[in-house]
Amino acid sequence: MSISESIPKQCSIVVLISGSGSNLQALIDHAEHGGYAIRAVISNKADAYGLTRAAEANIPTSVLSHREFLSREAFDTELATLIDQFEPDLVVLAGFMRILSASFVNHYAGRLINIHPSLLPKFPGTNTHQRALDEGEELHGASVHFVTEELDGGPVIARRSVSIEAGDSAESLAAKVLEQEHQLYPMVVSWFANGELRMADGRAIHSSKTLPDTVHAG
Ligand code: NHR
Ligand code: GAR
Repeated sequence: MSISESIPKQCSIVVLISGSGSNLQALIDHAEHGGYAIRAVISNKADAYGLTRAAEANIPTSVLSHREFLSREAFDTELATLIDQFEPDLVVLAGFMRILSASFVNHYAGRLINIHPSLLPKFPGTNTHQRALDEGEELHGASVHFVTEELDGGPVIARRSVSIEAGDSAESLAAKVLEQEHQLYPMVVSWFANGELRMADGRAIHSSKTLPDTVHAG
């Protein structure tokens, strides 16, 4: 076996953001230990604080504003061209707020994941924390899933749940959930990086666990 065959190639990822990028920060902080390298961070918003986090970690950044495109498809085509320049093994949505077209999602089938702030299949879409409160839920949380055409409907890989306490507001709940997200997302990305995770026949498959893996954080 040659040296190049015996050393596994490090998993390259590209992260898409729209905002604060605290999940991006968690991914940056765990990259070395998790066995992956973040090759680029792309934002559809020029003022996203996550761009500053990436720059501080010496990760190349790009801004592609959806406002400069006439259609969703035109934006998505340019976004895919940009992403593919970095030849990622995995594309990670981390607080990315644009719905992606079918052709984009299919181009990255099995190598595109998202973290969503609810216990999917409950509460796809936006405003999840307020909706969980309004429905009188006892549990809430976050889910990581493979992205498919169906919004927040792709196969769930792992979830973390938190208890909703009397007196919780959408803000307090968002903070509790986000803390769990920061542990959950690097764990799932490292599973993928280590070759333990894949999507097949519309399901998430781990080489040694039954998925979705659901942990109650309290
Ligand atoms: N695209 C596809 N095809 N499938 C998914 O599962 C996707 C996706 C794109 C993003 C993230 C998702 C989330 O975790 C995600 C999953 C944005 C919206 C939304 O309504 C909904 C869900 C998610 C992301 N976006 C509005 C839009 O018109 C814009 C809202 C805004 O800019 O604030 O794109 O929640
Ligand atoms: C996170 O809670 C993430 O789950 C959610 O936005 C927050 C982003 O925080 N994502 C979505 O709602 C996607 N539509 P961050 O920018 O600090 O990582």
